[in-house]
Amino acid sequence: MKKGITWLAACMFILILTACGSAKDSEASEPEITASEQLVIKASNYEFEQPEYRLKKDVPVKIIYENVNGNHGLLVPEFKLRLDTQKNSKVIIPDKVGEFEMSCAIVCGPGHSSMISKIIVEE
Ligand SMILES: [Cu+2]
Repeated sequence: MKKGITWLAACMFILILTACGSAKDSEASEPEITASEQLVIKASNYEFEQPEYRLKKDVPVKIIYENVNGNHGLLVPEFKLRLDTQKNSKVIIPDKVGEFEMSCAIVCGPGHSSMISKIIVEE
């Protein structure tokens, strides 16, 4: 019986440690950056406003997501960028040149899989 309690206490301790650890991690990976540039990306049923969006390499830019209708989001895995109506802006620094696919972050309906746009990062 006593052993059981010790075991439970140990588990709780580990759980608390992991929770704190991961909170710290997410803070470290999202430093506060200020950006002078900003880009507004709008989404509606079932498309992004533009087929492509252009960014400059190494220039911090604040991406702002605007939901026009329906319920969508945007997702660009290469830049760890995921925005929706809950979290609608983030500053990123595009550190690589190329074309990156942007898709809808929320399974929003019949047109979900065709909600694709492109982020083009130029030198
Ligand atoms: Cu969508």
